[in-house]
Amino acid sequence: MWQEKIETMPREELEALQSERLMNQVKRMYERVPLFKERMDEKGLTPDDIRGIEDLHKLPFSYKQDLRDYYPYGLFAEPLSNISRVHASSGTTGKKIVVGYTKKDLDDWSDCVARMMHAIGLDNNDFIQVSYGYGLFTGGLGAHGGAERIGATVIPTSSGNTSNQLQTMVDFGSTCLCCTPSYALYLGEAAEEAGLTDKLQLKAGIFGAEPWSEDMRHEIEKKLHLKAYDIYGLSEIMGPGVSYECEYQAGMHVCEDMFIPEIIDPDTLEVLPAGEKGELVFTTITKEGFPLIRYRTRDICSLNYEKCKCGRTHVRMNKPQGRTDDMLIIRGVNVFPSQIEEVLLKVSGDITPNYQIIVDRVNNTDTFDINVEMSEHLFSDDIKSIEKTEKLIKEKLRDVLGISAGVHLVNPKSITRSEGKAKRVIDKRKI
Ligand code: DLL
Repeated sequence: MWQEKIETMPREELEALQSERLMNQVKRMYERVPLFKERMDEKGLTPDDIRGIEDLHKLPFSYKQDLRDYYPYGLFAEPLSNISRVHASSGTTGKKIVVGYTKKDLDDWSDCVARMMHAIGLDNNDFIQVSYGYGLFTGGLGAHGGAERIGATVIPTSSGNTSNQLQTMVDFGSTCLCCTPSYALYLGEAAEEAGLTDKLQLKAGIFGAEPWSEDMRHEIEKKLHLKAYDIYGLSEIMGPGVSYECEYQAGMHVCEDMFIPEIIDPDTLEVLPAGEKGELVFTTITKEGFPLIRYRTRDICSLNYEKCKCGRTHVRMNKPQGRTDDMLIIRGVNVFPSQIEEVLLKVSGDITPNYQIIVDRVNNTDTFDINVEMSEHLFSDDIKSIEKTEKLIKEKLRDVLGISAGVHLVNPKSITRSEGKAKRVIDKRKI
């Protein structure tokens, strides 16, 4: 194990470590981050009121809006001379957010990613192709840091230029691919078309940055002949590696010596018991440059504290199902794009996993349509078979969602492919 002592630390010891780190972090931030002090003062709290993780729930929440309001450096807890790197995320709406890392933060980050790479059997003999975008997005440099930390050979292709990616993969003998699941699928498709699939030497894929279903995992594994692992993270907390799947792929271990997760009810703000689904909240307890207390991620998932077969004691989070702000309300019904993906991927054979959801409002009523690419073989079939498949998908969707959607099978390759995070939803009501 990469950092065995930390990764398998008995929970009692781990919680004692978290308590100590939390108390230090709260003190530090109270002195250095004016917004945090203001929020503590509003609640009548001082750092002395926080005596361990049992007091975590007393602390004030922080929000993405805070990062926008204090853009660019207003929430940093170190002088800028100690900041080694910044990353930023633009999100889909609104102003950019900026985060900063000290040298130690970058080291810790590389450790998080290295823990995962080691867990899934990668080492200095591997060639790790990083096809996440490099730049202000944390994916590229985050994966890069972990790959270097385990001593592997990094192939820093960044995203895009798909045919070149594939040729590099073949020529350089890449054994691991890091990119978004939607780009992995696209690469798989392109490899098939170019007749390169059999020349690939990939054994593992490290995919994250967007929600993806188990069926999507199988689809990618089938296309690229590798084992696909999930990695989770967000710029505000660190980047990729906040949590990751181990060799057993039974949830993602949170690097709990650095980040404390909680699940809350987003409406009542109550902390929910283990196993219950709600909004994921993180507190960073080791970060120097840009620490956050009780950051509301908007991601929806649950936590599992049972010991994993791998021996790691760090809690596992399940695959985030989506975000509270991704949830569509269509004709009064809550719909997550991930529910649609699950239905579509179960209708194998006749369709491909490429789809787009289009929501609009006509005469004060929501319209809800899904375009799904049909497979080549259905494309060459008769119109009756196409209509039959559309009807089948429509029925399955109505069973799962409780409302009906217009389902339209569109021609193969007609939906734009993504080289990063896929844009699955076009909500014209917001335009
Ligand atoms: O996406 C960091 C990252 C890069 C993670 C590469 C994994 C791999 P942001 O751009 O700030 O950071 O977006 C963070 O993406 O709050 C989730 O909603 C979503 N997300 C990230 N990883 C996963 C995942 C990066 N494995 C936001 N499953 C998060 C589902 C994910 N959603």
